[in-house]
Amino acid sequence: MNQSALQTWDVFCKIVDNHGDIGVCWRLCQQLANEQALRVRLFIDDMPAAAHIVPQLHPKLAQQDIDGVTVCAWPNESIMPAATVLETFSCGLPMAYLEKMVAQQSHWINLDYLSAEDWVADFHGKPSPQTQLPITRHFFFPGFEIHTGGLLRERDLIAKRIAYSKDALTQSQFWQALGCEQGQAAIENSLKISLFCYPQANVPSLLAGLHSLDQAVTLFFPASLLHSTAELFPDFARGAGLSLNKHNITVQPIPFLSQANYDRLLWSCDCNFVRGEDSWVRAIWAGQAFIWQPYIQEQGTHLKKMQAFLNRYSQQASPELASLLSAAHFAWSATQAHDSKIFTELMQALSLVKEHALAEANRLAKQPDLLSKLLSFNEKLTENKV
Ligand code: TRH
Repeated sequence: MNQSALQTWDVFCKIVDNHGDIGVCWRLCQQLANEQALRVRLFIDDMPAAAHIVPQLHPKLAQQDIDGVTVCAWPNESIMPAATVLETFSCGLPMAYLEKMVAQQSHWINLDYLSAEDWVADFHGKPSPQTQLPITRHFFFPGFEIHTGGLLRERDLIAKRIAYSKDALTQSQFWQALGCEQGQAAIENSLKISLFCYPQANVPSLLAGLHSLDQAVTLFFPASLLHSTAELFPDFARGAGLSLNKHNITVQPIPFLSQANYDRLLWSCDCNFVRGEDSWVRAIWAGQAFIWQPYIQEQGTHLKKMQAFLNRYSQQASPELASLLSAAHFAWSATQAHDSKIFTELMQALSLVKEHALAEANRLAKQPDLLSKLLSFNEKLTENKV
């Protein structure tokens, strides 16, 4: 396949649950289209669910152009495949479409889930010849080290974060746009925490740990389909508007933000509780303290993934900091009530945790990002070097 044929990409996204699948696909498609000027079609199986992440999307339209990307409903038989086809998270491709891929020798890459486990480097880039059709599927694994597919990071992301941190006016506009009942000064003088988690997260222990602090705390709680605010904060009193209060803690429910504004929230908070895959990576790039809750899997597989991440993430940390980060992560993902002291200790050590987070963000940002690696991998496929 020649160079010009490499200019077209089809990305396939099946929305299993939550927002991570479409969150990752949408970011990557925008990078392909806007950073690389490639022609990109994004096929989505559930348009109404995708509209949470792509608010401009009209769920009833079969095809529409948004931010340089052609967004399409899952394809019908007549669609001709692009030169490069990116299946995401093993979502599968329609058989009629696959047959056409064989005929025109499209590249077939499967973008897998992110994990910090050691096996990832061994499996990244491996070919998987198919038995039913004369075509090879290739595994592309994101990851934290140089022999993996890397992490999603837009070209200008770090520069944007640094510019935001120096721009008091934009920060003030961001707080105002969030519609908080507390004034900006009260927010800025409090310990700011964002909370995006699965229902199993150990919120009661976190709240107990925060109550022990000698400091005002604002908890930003992005509305999610999974939680009811009243259930999460049962004995909090209603404030003037949507906010809830107890002792030193104000819970501020906020709308589900655009991906760009969610980044701003992560950049603005002192500590971010994140989950799944995409918010986890964004929290890493934010360079602020964070606690990650992995997507819950059977037999505690998610806890092994968390351990693998902590091992990698804490390599440059002091033994004390490494053990604090580990204890806080395991307490947050614990299925039973847990000693709340660890969350008090975490908040008291935030300046050290943040220093480490920033150093890790800077270290990881020196590695090539996922899109750069994906493009060079695709070129190697053309040259038959894989
Ligand atoms: O929604 P998630 O739990 O998605 C998960 C994971 O990706 C998991 O690995 C996968 O198996 C499962 O879905 C099916 O968490 P995640 O990955 O952080 O995705 C959330 C997306 O929502 C991310 O792109 C950030 C975005 N977001 C906003 O744009 N605005 C918001 O206000 C919030 C809270 C999130």
